[in-house]
Amino acid sequence: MYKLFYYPRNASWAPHLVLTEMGLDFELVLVDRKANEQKSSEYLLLNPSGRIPTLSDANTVVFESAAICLYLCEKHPELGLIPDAGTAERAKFYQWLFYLNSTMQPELMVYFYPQKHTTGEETQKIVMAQEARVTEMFSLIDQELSGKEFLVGSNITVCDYFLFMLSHWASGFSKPPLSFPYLGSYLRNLAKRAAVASVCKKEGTSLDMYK
Ligand SMILES: N[C@@H](CCC(=O)N[C@@H](CS)C(=O)NCC(=O)O)C(=O)O
Repeated sequence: MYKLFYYPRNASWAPHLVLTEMGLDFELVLVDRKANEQKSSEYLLLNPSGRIPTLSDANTVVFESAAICLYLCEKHPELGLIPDAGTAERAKFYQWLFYLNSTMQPELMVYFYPQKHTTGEETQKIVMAQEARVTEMFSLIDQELSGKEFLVGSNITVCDYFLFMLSHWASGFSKPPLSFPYLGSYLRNLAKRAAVASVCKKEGTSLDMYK
């Protein structure tokens, strides 16, 4: 059985949503970030990067949330959270997943942890600059979502759950994702899905802001 090592609303959120949307059996294992358990010797044996999440599947252990989601898609292609290989939709799927994971997520990390990059008065400047940069990215995605229910094609994919996770992380911005016209209604629709309700209940996350 799959085991997902998680902490509520951390980067484990997207794989947790994907496992649930796919209807797979899995066990959730809490890595207590407040107690820095992601740096414990036991966890580092499993995931030497010392970060959350990790997925184990018998003898296979994978870290990095996007890699975990792609692994699940390849194991269960019939469950449809990835467009067919070799199609234009698959190319767009890769484009947006990489944009979210490799362009937007690291910029958000600098916003949340500016002290890892600078000290003193510069810290607040970095936070403001990062918020502006990521807001521009949400603006690009908002335009992409005009007239669309999902980011790629006409069915839900892993990209949608990635975008949901990153958008929620940015909900404290002065122009939050929910305030964009297309992105806002897209997020409200995603929040109505059974998988989102189930995961949020398990992780103790309120969905009131999407009502
Ligand atoms: N790109 C990685 C990011 C993982 C990551 O940085 N996770 C954070 C939680 S959101 C973490 O474990 N931070 C703890 C630490 O850096 O010690 C992924 O998507 O899996």
